[in-house]
Amino acid sequence: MSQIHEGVTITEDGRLLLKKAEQDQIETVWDRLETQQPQCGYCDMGLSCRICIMGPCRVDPFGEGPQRGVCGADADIIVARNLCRMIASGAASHSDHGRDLVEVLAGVADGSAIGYSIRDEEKLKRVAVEYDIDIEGKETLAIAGELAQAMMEDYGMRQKQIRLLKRAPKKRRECWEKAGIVPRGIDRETSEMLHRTHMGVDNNWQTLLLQALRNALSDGWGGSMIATEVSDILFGIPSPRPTTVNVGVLKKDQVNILVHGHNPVVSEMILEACLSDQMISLAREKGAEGINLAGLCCTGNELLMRHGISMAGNHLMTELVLSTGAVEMMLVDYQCIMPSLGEIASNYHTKMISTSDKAQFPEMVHREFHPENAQKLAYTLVREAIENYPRRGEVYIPVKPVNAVGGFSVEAIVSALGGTPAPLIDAIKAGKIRGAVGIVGCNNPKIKHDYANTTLTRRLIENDILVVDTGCVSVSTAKAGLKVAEAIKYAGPGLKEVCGALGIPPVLHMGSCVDNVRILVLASALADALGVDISDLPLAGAAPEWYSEKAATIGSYFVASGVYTVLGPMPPITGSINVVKLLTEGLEDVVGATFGVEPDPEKAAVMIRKHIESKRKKLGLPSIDV
Ligand code: SF4
Ligand code: MSK
Repeated sequence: MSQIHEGVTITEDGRLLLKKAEQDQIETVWDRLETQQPQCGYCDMGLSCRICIMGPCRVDPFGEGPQRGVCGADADIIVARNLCRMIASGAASHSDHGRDLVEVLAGVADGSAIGYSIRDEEKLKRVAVEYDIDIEGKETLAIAGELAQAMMEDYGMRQKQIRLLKRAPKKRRECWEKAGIVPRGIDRETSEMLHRTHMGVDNNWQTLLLQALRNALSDGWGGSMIATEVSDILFGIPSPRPTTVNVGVLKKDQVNILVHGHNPVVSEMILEACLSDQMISLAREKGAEGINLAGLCCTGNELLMRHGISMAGNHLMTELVLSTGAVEMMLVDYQCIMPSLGEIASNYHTKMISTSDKAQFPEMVHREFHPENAQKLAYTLVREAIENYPRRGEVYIPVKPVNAVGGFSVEAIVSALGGTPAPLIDAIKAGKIRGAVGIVGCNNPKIKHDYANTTLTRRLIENDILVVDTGCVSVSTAKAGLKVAEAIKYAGPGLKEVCGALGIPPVLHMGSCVDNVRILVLASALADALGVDISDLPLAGAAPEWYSEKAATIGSYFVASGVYTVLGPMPPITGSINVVKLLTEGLEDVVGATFGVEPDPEKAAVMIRKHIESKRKKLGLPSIDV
């Protein structure tokens, strides 16, 4: 390994495969980060603007050069606009994912989505009732059709507010009303955000940022929540099941197929094809022992949560996994798929397939999935992957997989607690569990791969704080061995006692990026049970290695929902002290929560513990000095 890459990851599979990639002369994300140095300081501080073509413009942070863009926008406006656009893009991404699921639901109802079905009728009915649909005496498919229509209306501007906001505690909804940030329609808020950041529209950095919170809420309590709920209806509510993680989940003697991206619509069909006798026999005919389907990133998390499908890696492993030479086919849908993957795969026998009408990539073969053709196409592609097996060259799978447990939906957590959140609340009241933290988000090559995600998690559970995680963090902690019941040995005495009695790990895998909404639902259930607002609870959020616009949106809807959230990497806002102050202090008076920023996970853990103890004190619960 070259000097440059030493110490870029804490994972053994990452280290070994980086070495292999280097031998194979593969350029990775870390190489490209190096070639980008020094990265633009103006952009890093959010002080550059290219919204219109009177620009591009930049504001000098030292006060010596220009202080306004050509149009007259100052640093506050430029920084706020840039952040707002990040949040709008994140909201659009998750919510568009939700829309795709609603279209499949509508297709199931009218019979056009061949091979898809309603796997959880009870949840369908429960959600339909939340949408004020009369379900009495109606056929399942009729309810599905009506629910799909009602959800589609949530995307537009036909009502005063999106429907699932009703799930939030009353006090939280009143807070949103007071702040004027009740989201009205999912698409509407993103559209308005883009409108307001056009040159010459909203030039008040405060009102811009409030709209960004409303936009984020439209994702958290709207598009993402719809994505999760409809996924559960179509593919089943996750429940705890064992799985394995890391590159060692690839099998030397089997056809390895990887799914990467976010949306389960494609991967569920691929799974069906991989499990079919017809495909398994074909694999054997070609000399393989079977077919091994594994996941990457959040499409992987969706399969892991519902079926226990193994996970080959998170964001920064997606390039390296190809250098095993053991992957017959990688199918991608959308989001977080590096455009470099096609070229890397061309060094091996791996077939790269893009599947979404809205996401194409260089050097990948595009085979578009639609609800009508998905089942047939899934079989065709799995067949092609099997036929690719004999073309395999040398294989390098340098590690053994690690065991983990996934599948902790809210329903599963409540069931593990005996049917009610009361035991969790009692444990929090008694101080056995000091509080709970949702650790979410990505990897970022600017941070040692998986170091911040796992270190923060370890420090929190050591201090009796229950951790729930999603997205790429959940892979980091699973690889570190923190997601098995035996991991209670790493927990503090109180958390160890509670998790030990329940037979659950101290770090609960709650799903993919859109599944962060499960954390909101859980927080609401705890707040309702205690008769308080979410912002009163000893809870926090963290995104120690975030990189994506979606993570900025998730952080924003956490904060707007009353959850103090600590980011690892600093967002590009340091060019405006006003924006920094509003986000890290001022929002307390608006939504009862703020952002913190701390790249060092040891320090972030202390910040979070202090916050949790202060909330405990305010609730009159026993608290300690941190
Ligand atoms: Fe420059 Fe203003 Fe145009 Fe931005 S919107 S590029 S600051 S002129
Ligand atoms: S995949 S958004 S790198 S968590 Fe959801 Fe991972 Fe972050 Fe993508």
